[in-house]
Amino acid sequence: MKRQTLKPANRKLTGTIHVPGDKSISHRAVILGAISEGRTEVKHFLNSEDIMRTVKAFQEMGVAIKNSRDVLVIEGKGIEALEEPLHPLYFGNSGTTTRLMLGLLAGLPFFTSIHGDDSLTKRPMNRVVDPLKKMGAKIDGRDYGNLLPISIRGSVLKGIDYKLPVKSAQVKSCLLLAGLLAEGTTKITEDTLTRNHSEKMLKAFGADIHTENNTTTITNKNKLTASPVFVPGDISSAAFFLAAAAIVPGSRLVLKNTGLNKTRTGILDVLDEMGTGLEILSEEETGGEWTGDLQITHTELQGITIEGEMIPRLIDEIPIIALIATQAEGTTIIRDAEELRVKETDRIQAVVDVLTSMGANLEATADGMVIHGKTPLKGGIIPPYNDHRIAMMAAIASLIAKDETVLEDASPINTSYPDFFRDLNSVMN
Ligand code: SPQ
Repeated sequence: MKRQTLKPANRKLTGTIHVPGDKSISHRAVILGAISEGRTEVKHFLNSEDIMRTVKAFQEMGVAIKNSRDVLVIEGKGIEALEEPLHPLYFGNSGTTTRLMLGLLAGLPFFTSIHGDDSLTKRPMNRVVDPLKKMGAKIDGRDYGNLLPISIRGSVLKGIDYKLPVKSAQVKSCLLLAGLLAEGTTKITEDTLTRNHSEKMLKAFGADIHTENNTTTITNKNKLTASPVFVPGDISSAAFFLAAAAIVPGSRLVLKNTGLNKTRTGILDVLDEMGTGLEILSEEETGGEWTGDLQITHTELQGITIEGEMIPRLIDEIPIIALIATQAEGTTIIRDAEELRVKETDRIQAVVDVLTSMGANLEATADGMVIHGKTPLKGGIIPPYNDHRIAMMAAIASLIAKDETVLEDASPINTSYPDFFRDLNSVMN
């Protein structure tokens, strides 16, 4: 537990943030690098606790991975060279590691068991375990494989034609990795497009994969070839600074090298609709992913409705959007976001509890929340939620609070943004 006391900003925020590497892309780079043949160099990878869970898992399966001057160097020897780990794999707080690795481990010819922290141990795994079992996977665990700890007896999988019942990139990615090892072809269809980093990166590593409309097809291929990866800045981390500038009067921030993949940029559309002064200063494509520099200037904000296909494009940004909405005139309604109830914590309830305790006027609904702006905020004592995004949201809220805010546990922030407070202090001029 790391207690952190935060004082109101009492001044505008100005300067430049170099956004840390994208968490989703970093996980995928480690996984694909580790199962490919050859050396994969991952530049600007996210050096955080969650990513290190994925790195450690492959090290325990015999893959040489080292951090050499901020480049992650993975010496892949191919899928067949992976070895049975001698100990249970510990995935900490990382849902992405767990769900993606389940897809891979299910098709490898050995036994593994996996466990995690208190938060991860409560998150549902049947969304991946059920379709994996249909592919022939042998998986068991608490609640018949729905909850960690889970054990996997790797087996021969067969392809599946599957329509995702939940809007989840983790489920899609898990099944694509399983499909890579499975006999025949695996076809995954989603109603609403979720982040597509796995599809892009699998293609770059030589997988036989293609997407048409909302269906992705992958065919068994045991040999992938190493490919260099440049990880763009994480738009989900940038979102906290976009919010800070949006709510602290007089602020102007530049966010360098932010990932701009269209499946992730819902936050930019929302900020634009709410009336912030947001500009994309530059844009370029690197290794199949778009990145760019953003500039945001504080202005008056307006409440809006966020729902439907927009939700997967900003699912992780909803806590910070809720904070922004407390400073917007009128009502903001968020719908179709029931997935938030099964993240690191129930993020609908946690956001409502934290912001209410700080003086905001909002209520939870089954699949979202209704936020009535604009309300002044006061400080408060924020209990531990074991959720990085709730902790960072409260830290940004503290900037405009009337008095001190205490985070009883700031340590979850290390899962995705270890330098968060350093970066925040650097723009408090
Ligand atoms: O890894 P974890 O803990 O699941 O991470 C979160 C986050 O807030 O960082 C969710 F809690 O992001 C998920 C995201 O919500 C990362 C992710 C991915 O990399 O594929 C996809 C989303 O989850 P889902 O369940 O919608 O597939």
